[in-house]
Amino acid sequence: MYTQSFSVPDDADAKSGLKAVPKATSENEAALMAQFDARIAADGRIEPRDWMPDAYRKTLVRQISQHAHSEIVGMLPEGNWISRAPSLKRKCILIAKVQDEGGHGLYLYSAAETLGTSRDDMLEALHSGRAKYSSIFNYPTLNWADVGVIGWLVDGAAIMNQIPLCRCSYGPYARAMVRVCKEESFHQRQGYEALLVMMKGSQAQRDMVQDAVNRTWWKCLAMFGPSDKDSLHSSQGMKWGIKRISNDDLRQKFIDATVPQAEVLGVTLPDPDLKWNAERGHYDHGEIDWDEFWQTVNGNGPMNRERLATRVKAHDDGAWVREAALAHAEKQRQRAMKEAA
Ligand code: BYC
Repeated sequence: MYTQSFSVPDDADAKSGLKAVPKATSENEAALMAQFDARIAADGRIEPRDWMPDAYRKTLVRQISQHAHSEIVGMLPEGNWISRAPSLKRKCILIAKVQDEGGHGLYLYSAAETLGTSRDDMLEALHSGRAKYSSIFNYPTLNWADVGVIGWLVDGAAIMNQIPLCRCSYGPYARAMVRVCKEESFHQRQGYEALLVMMKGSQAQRDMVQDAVNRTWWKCLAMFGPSDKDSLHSSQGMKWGIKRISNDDLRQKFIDATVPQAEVLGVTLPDPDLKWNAERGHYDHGEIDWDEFWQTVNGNGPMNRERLATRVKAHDDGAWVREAALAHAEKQRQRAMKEAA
């Protein structure tokens, strides 16, 4: 129902005077491909009405829709704490943050729609368990410090991953990312600030922070995806200018940026192999538990079933809003037609 103009048929484009997407025939396909390759090589942008190879379109739909799903499922672990926030100030901040994540989902679904997929199809894939979303949201948030740690580490990892996406070769995704990154930056800071306050509090508060860091650190490192040698899509994604930096390089950048922040905060990162390597100019670190990661990615993490059930219920409970919006739009359309007649 929310599909944007890209998915209208070509004759509708002709009637509206809009440029139709060039159709590749066997004769001109090579020329269109050459144009596409040249634009990518020159670091140019591909826009919705430009010709693009099917595989590029499919990769983008896959990545952008997974990203959108992550944003809206990501609302759930923090949303659970809105009614239990320790002060009015923290409650207001958390409500604003969770709303922002919903907004990010909307920008991203809209960006994916420009590739000719419908929001209904994307949501159906999520709700039926066919689609992936970030593994990090399949773990429980057990205490208030988890909310701060999500801001500091989860949003921190998201920013590290998403800043290069602001230069993604697909225009609508890149533009959506600019705004998302600005908001994520506020999210990261509010989380870090909440933790700084807790670390200056009682021993029980400091223990809560350390416990949340211990449970989240490794899951956060896994947000960057499998190691480069096991990453299915990285090399093609990088050739197409969708991904700019590999999974392992982004993970390393995140670790290097986060260790000094942990020192200022006064928490220990739960990795005995974490130490500065002067020769490499980076922190060495231990290995992620990849079996556990794939279990979670494939639907068998501690909270996968609960998160999906909550999401499906929220969608079903909202059916009346979608119906009312459609009825209102139809009423307006009828009125506009009457006035035009
Ligand atoms: N979790 O070949 P690879 C946020 C999948 S949310 C689950 O390396 P790719 C926030 C991957 O999809 C931020 N699945 O893939 C919200 C692929 O599966 P398929 C979310 C994962 O695409 C609320 C397979 O494993 N950010 O900011 O080149 C509150 C092979 O992987 C994961 C994004 O989505 C994972 N961790 O690279 C707070 C950013 N890792 O499709 C914060 C956009 C991998 O073959 N996405 N998989 O079935 C990306 O940058 C990339 O998709 C990834 C994976 C780096 C995640």
